[in-house]
Amino acid sequence: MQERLKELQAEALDKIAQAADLKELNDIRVAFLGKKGPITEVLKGMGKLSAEERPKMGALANEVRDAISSQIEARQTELEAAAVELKLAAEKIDVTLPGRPVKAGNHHPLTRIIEEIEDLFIGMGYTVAEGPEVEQDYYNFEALNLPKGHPARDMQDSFYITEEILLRTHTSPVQARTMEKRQGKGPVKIICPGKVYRRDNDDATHSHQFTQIEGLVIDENIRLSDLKGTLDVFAKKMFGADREIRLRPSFFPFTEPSVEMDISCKMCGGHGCSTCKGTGWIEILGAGMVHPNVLEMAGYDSKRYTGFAFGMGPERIAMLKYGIDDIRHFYTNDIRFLKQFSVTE
Ligand code: FA5
Repeated sequence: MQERLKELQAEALDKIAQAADLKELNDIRVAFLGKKGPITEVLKGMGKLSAEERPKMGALANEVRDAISSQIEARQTELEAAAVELKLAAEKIDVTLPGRPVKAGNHHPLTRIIEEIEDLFIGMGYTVAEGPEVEQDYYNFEALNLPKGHPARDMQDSFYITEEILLRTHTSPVQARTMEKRQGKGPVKIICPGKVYRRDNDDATHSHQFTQIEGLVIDENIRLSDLKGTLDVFAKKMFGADREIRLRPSFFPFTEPSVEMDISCKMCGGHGCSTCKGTGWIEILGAGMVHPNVLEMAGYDSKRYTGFAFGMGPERIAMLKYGIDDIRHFYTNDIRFLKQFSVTE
């Protein structure tokens, strides 16, 4: 029996030393020390021993069991440490590798141009005002010296929702709303960016939905030369000092006198092409001195206060600045077009 116990100890220690992982080690524990294991079997035969031999054999069996247990524990510690090493090696991060580029979205070119124009005017002391896109006929037309039935209403073909409500055809109603809020008090110096809607036929320079930025300045002693100077600074900052600019006399019922501003076409260098319809020029804004009727309707004393206003089309400005040949590119969301204005790729 003594020999059998020694044999089992040697066999177990050998297998423990060779155990490759924690599962194998546990199988060995169960095989040698479990209830159905060989050591238990040997101990079951102790009843046949003499009273003298029994305690000696019991002590030896305990020794063998302890030796196997402590060896299993030691091997378990070794195997656990090796497993941690392996995991650490597999999860090692090389912090010196270059980062993967993140694909970020970009602002739409129109948003960028609107923000650029806003910054330019904010730099000249203007604040930004906003108004509703679904507008009352009163603010869109009547308060701007365009009573019902006025022929100049045809200049801006409108989308009516009811007889009194329409999609605004320009950003000028924000002028009327701002003046009304100020209750006849100056000075006023605002720009108003936003979407506008007209029943225009879509072509290279016209869209039925587009954006405008309105400007309004009211104070004592505001003159046409102030408007001219402001538009000149704007155009030079936007397009560069070398681009040609012209002001033409025009007509708007809410300004008197009225002008329109054209910029030489970048696509053809002013020689005439399909973008500028052969004229060499593209109109970017309408402007003028605020009509005394408009000032009076909003509660201003037109003998004391004068003002200028302008309304520009950011799409046309972006086309001229970047050489874009068709306004429809802004709305068709062709990723190849939009990517050209990306700041991250
Ligand atoms: C107006 O809308 C006036 N409210 C502008 C104004 C404001 C005049 C204040 C005087 C004082 P007009 O219809 O010309 O004017 O439009 C102004 C600008 O909007 C044009 O110069 C052009 O740049 C742009 N625009 C007009 N129609 C379209 C269109 N269908 N598609 C794209 N841009 C357009």
